[in-house]
Amino acid sequence: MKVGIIGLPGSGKTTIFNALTGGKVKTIRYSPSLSPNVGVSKVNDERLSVLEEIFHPQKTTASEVSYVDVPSLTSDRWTQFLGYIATVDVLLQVIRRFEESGLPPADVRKDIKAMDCELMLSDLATIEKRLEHLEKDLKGKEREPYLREKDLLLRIKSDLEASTPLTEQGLSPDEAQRLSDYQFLSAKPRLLVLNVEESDMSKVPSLEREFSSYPAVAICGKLEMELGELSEVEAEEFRSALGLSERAVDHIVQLSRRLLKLISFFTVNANELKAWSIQEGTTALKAAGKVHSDMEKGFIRAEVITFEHLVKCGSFPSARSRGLLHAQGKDYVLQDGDVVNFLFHV
Ligand SMILES: Nc1nc2c(ncn2[C@@H]2O[C@H](COP(=O)(O)OP(=O)(O)OP(=O)(O)O)[C@@H](O)[C@H]2O)c(=O)[nH]1
Ligand SMILES: [Mg+2]
Repeated sequence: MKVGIIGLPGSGKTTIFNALTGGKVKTIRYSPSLSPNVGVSKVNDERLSVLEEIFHPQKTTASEVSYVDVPSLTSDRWTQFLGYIATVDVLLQVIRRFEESGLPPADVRKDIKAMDCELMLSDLATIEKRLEHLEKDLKGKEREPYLREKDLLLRIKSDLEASTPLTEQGLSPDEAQRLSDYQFLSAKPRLLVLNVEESDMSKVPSLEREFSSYPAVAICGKLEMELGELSEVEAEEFRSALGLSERAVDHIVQLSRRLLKLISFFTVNANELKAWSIQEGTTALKAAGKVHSDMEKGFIRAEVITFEHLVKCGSFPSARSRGLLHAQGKDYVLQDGDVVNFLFHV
């Protein structure tokens, strides 16, 4: 999963990037950096440690999330930087909910609107460029597909001009598919991160409720970044003293995964226990291809057991003898928590 961190200047993007990735990038408003910060983090999944206890693999590999933090600088540069996030799967929009001298009073709804505008303007620019090119394509012999493309682009253009982002244009799955290569920004799923003052932590639940339709999480970025610099034990102590139950970064990752409908399956052998992320509805054949292209090409079947059953049985032989290890064909739709052994020939 690739996450793009966006937001207005000084909203706390780099602070939250550091909290998410354990990064140590300097946090200053109007950071002079011209290139985006990139980093990765692991998806925290307690099921991995349970499986480790059973299998004692030499190595355990969690799913990864990668992040791009785009410096905003001044607003005229911002559009240029949006190019860096064209390939991300989900947008994390950081919104300032703390007061800062030299910046206007925090206004969440206004900032959401401002970002909507930026994203839609970027999409409109992409459409303009493509429409120009299309005029040339339309002079060729095969006009039909280009006419269809032009029709669709003109329609979404007029909706964008009426301030309707692509996520709200009611596109059919076929239309969304036809537009997917453009990587339109207002079509990307978005999670709001309301960056609150430490003294406002008590308002977190009501803020999250107020903006739940986006959806939104409220965190204190600065505090999370500082907690991320402590040892796990120390951070846990601080967290419970502050009454924080879950690690905010885990919460953000979970919500982003839910937005993208991502689930996990596991593979295990003597060398490696590994968690894989796939979209809901992925078949065994496609999942095999994710592990190795040979597994997809030479797919025979998948032996599948649920995480819960495997834990109950304690081993594959025991699960097999109890009839809980199921042979599944290529069309089987993987479920969250499946532990899978792919059988294939090369
Ligand atoms: N009070 C308070 N200040 C914060 C919080 N999060 C970030 N800041 C401060 O806001 C300033 C800007 O933070 P950054 O994380 O660099 O913001 P940014 O969005 O990356 O800024 P640009 O990249 O320049 O757009 C820094 O001085 C941070 O210390 C917060 O939760 N509370
Ligand atoms: Mg920054």
